[in-house]
Amino acid sequence: MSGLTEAQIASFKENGYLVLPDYLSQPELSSLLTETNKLLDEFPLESHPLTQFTTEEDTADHVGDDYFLTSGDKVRFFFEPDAFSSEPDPLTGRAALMKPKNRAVNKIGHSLHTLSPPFKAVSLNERNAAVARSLGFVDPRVLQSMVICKQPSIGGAVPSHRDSEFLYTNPPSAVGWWYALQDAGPKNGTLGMYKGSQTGKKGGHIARRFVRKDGGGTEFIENQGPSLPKGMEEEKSSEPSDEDLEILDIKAGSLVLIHGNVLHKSEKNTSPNSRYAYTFHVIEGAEGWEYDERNWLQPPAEGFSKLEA
Ligand code: AKG
Repeated sequence: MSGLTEAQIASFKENGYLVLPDYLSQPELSSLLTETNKLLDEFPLESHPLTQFTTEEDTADHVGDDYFLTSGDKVRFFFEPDAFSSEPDPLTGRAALMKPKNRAVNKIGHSLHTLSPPFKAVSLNERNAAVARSLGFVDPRVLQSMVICKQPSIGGAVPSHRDSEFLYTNPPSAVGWWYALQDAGPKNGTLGMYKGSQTGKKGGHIARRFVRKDGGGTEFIENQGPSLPKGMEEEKSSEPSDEDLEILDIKAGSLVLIHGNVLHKSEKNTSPNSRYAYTFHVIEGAEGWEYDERNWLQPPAEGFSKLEA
């Protein structure tokens, strides 16, 4: 397997992301959509704690419950806050969904790459191992796989962030693999990338981190460790601005590689069309990089999945 071309690697290094159209075959794409719909149709609502998902900084407590924190090696379902009525269900006293459950889920996570055969097949394969090697990984490990649904009308915005804030290694090494399972454009909350913002000269430092709080829950803290990947220059910094923002138009089946230090976001989906995407992250597992013990997602006993040929 050949991995990325020199031109693709250069483009990734310059922009902090790379779009690879038609990365998934039609059968692969269909298998992932079928599996996503099956998971959404079949999960039981009655026993679900109705956990909602948001990455808004001031509401980090919403995701701090056990259902979220123990989902790193499971397949779990997190709801859109806007799928609920402001009043509880008068019969059960529980939060009341205003949408059918398959249209109410924000995301499914976080171990589809080990537990779902179709997702495992497109994640842990030789082709991705070759791409990881092209990006310089020595012992690439896969973690935090999820389907992000961006449901019609209510699919929540993802505020600007850098992925290494969430999956911090010392020094930073995370890269996101983000597959469009449906077309993603400006109307249905596509990815917005701040071009070049992964570099030291464009504020690409990991200044904050999302961690487990002592005593339970999660919080953002200041990063005290290295803030740029090995080999990246510390340069005088200017912050990314709206001029750097590229709103991507991505066809279903494309793969977007996202540098762990690049600033990116997505807007709320106010359109009638969903925008399913599958994503996982790769971190460096080799000696010389340390996965942080305060990260929200902790490795299973056997360690994170090896991405190998
Ligand atoms: C990420 O995977 O880091 C994202 O920001 C994804 C946002 C989205 O899919 O809307």
